[in-house]
Amino acid sequence: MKIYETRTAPNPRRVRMFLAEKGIDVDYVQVDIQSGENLSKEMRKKNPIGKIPILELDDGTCIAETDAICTYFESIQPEPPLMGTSPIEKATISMWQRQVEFAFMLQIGMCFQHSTGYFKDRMVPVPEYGKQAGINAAKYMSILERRLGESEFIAGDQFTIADITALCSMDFARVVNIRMKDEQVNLQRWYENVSSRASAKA
Ligand SMILES: N[C@@H](CCC(=O)N[C@@H](CS)C(=O)NCC(=O)O)C(=O)O
Repeated sequence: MKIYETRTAPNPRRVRMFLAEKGIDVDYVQVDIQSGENLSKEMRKKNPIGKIPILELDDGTCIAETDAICTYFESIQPEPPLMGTSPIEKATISMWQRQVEFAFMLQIGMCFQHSTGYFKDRMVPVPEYGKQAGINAAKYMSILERRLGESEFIAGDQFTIADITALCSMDFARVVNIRMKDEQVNLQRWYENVSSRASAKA
């Protein structure tokens, strides 16, 4: 099996970190997204929307979407669990994972794409939208600050996929100058904790 990815992009980092937590080694194929290598006919056969990461299994099955790739690895190697084990845990982690993805990571991505014009060869950047997305992402940090005042990790007292998504988003947010505020002490405590995990270097 192999994973098509771009080393510097935030979604592939989520997959690498997830696999590092599980101690799973996979071969990686680098794709140059800046030049649009991900949009080729060949890559679109693997993922119709032309985005990475993509997991390609030995039988040729291709699985795109970070969450779907992680779900696959969680099923074939449940230990250590990063997506919960009981029905309540699974649902709670899924809830946080989805909210972090939509209300935080996606907003940072939109801020990046619409304010920098990085992908202007394939989309029309709308700077005003980018600015608003950045504001939305900063607002979500306040939600995380409150949440982390009541639990050690985002989805509860265990490190989960939701922490991986939030950490990769937080680090990527620096590119567009969105940072934690000095008074967000719970967020800072969490950030230092999760950043110090060996998997954060993956
Ligand atoms: N929802 C997808 C998002 C994938 C995505 O946006 N990947 C970015 C890199 S982080 C990409 O392929 N960008 C290239 C492009 O948009 O042309 C996931 O969770 O994997």
